[in-house]
Amino acid sequence: MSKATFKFLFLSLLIHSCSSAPDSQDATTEAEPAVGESAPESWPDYGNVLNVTTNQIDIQLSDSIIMSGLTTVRYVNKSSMTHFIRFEKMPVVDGEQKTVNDLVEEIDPIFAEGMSLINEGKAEEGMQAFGKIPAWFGQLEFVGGIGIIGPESTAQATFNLPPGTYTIECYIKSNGVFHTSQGMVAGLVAEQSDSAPASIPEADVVINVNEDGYDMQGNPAAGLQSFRVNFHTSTVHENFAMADVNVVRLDDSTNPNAVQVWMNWADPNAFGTPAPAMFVGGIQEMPAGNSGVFTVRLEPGEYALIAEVPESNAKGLFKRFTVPGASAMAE
Ligand SMILES: [Cu+2]
Repeated sequence: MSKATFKFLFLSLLIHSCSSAPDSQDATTEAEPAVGESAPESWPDYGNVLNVTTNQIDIQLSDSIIMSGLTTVRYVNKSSMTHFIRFEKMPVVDGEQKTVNDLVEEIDPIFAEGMSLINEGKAEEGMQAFGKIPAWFGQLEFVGGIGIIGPESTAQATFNLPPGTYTIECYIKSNGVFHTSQGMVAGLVAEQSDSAPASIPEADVVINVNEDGYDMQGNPAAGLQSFRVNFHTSTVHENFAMADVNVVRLDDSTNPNAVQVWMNWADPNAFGTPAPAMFVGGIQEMPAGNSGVFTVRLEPGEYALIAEVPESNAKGLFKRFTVPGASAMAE
């Protein structure tokens, strides 16, 4: 395995104890897929709805078994930290379905060791540690998820979940340790649905993720705003991540350069919580040819789209936009 492969695996991240704890909420995860009403101040229900909650560094799912197809993941971050929620389809290896437990047992200890070494300034040893990661980890498929989101916030993302077994995780760091290693990981099964998946909904604002960066069409407005994201590139960047879409608020006190630097996991001082700005959500990466929709709550002010890659500005993966309006929106 090359050093590059190790870094890619490193980025793809670890696993720790499964903290999935189904609790009953008003999820309608087995409802017929339907395009929901998009009343301005209600979160649109596209397809099946899976409610995900974080209290601190954890993932609580409304259901651990759902039907495949168009799925809206509605995420409530009740914590004082910045998180994200990434969905990873687990491979079948030699006839055996890998699950979150395999990641916890076979992958996480290696990543934890490597990260610890990097934190100690032993980058070379850290890379060597990653060389012990089983090859099947490279077969995970990234299918979407919630973009980076700050404390005490709600956001949602809608994407297709093919039948399969999934790991859900956040690998932002606290005290240099990935949240995955601190229990922010869960398993999910999507069972084969009898009906074909509903199509990805349209939205007033469209973001095309192209080879040369973001192309945004439409004008985001204050309130609950949905963005349709079309991924047209599977380019893997220096940190071996593909471009995702995160929405960050640029207040007067925000240093946009610091935000861009923070987005590089390879920096042991970056990608930790608290983040240097308030993120409000977005959608996690998918391979080219896939689309999804994310919905976030916007207030009048300055924002940017930003990807979790180094030097996003130079790649067109840092795009400012303004949300018009004079008065602050009530939460
Ligand atoms: Cu997290």
